[in-house]
Amino acid sequence: MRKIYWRQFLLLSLILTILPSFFLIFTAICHTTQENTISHIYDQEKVFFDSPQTSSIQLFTVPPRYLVVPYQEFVIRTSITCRTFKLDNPAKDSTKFHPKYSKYLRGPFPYVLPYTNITYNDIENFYTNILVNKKRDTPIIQTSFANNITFENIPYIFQQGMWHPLGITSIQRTAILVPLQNREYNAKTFLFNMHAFARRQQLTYTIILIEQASPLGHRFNKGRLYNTAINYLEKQSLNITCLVLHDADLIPEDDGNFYTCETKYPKHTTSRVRELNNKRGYIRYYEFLIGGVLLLTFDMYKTLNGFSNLYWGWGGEDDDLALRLIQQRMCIVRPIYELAIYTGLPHPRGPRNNARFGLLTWSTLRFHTDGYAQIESLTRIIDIHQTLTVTYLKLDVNPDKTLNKQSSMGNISSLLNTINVHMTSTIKTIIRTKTIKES
Ligand code: NGS
Repeated sequence: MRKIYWRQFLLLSLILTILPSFFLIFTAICHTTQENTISHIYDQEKVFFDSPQTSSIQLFTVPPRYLVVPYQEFVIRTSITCRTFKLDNPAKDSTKFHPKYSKYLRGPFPYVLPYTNITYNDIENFYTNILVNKKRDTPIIQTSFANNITFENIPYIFQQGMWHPLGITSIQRTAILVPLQNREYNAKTFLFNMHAFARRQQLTYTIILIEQASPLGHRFNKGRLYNTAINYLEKQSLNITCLVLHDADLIPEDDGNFYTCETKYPKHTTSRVRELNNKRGYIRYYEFLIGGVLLLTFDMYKTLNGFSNLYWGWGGEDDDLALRLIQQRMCIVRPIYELAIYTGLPHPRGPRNNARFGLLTWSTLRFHTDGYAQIESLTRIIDIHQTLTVTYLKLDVNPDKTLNKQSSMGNISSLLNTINVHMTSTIKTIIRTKTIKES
């Protein structure tokens, strides 16, 4: 009996010492693998960012084992700002005009809040009949749609679908794309301000409102709207060289925030936002954020395979794009904080996308199969309304209901919700906005 007792005791103590050691070794191995995965990505990134030979965007084939990288890791550890990059400093060129040399720049400029009963026709009338036709008589015009705001009458002409500054060839041809769902007043305020802003920078430009009109009551799918509108633009003969992806509720406040694409990298300009009527001042979002306003070329957009088409409701689709950027070894550039300032117009926030963290977790795996290249089978343009001040695209974001049956979406989201519970709490602690004192 005694013998047996000692044997059992020996066995138990052996188990107790061996098991924790196995556990420790196992954890260490896992940890090292994860570290390696992440540091591999960062090291590559560093090489890419700092290399003097990186004259254009480079693509690397990411080995499959590096594809699944948890979203939180990126949020915590990745910087997506190009470390050694300076914004293009354009030389004065008599053939191609850069906004930097516009004589109409006013620096910080007060946004205009038009009266609530303003119509699209009023805006059209203001920019085409009042500002354009009366240019010789009245250089400064006071609008009847807002208080105490005067507009400089900058010589502009509308030709072949774009607004051009007279006597100047702009360095770029810019399309400003604005996705919408039930945001009429925001859209009109945006339009009213953006024309003036683009003209002070003497851009050659067009503004496109992309409205999710159908099916009614569907959650907002910003990714599908952008993908469809950019696909539409690519087929037009406007020769656009710079895409500005712009939220409707954001009005730039400084003319020095140039709406020109950089040659090598996408540019994110919404570094600081001040909510209208909110005394908190400018908010600086997390480093990882590329939502709000992003400027990039067609080529960059295609390199990223555009936005994911799977995000329904508020949140996440822009972070998904940031993951695509990282996966493609691209970084982003930002103007200095003094210039990258915006007013955020108030609006009710749509329903949150509860599946977003789950979708983000597997984002990098869907890169080739979910995005710009797949958009044509997913949406349909149901109306195109073109005026001089805006092209209005109305989209059905889900014309073939069989492709996205509610039930299958439901199954996916319930599956993903399990992951969400854990992740939401982690992310909440990570994504904290910081208030920066009003400059
Ligand atoms: C993050 C969202 C982003 C969003 C950003 C700012 O939390 O999609 O807030 O939103 N990411 C996730 O939910 C995963 S804002 O305050 O501007 O509406 O863009």
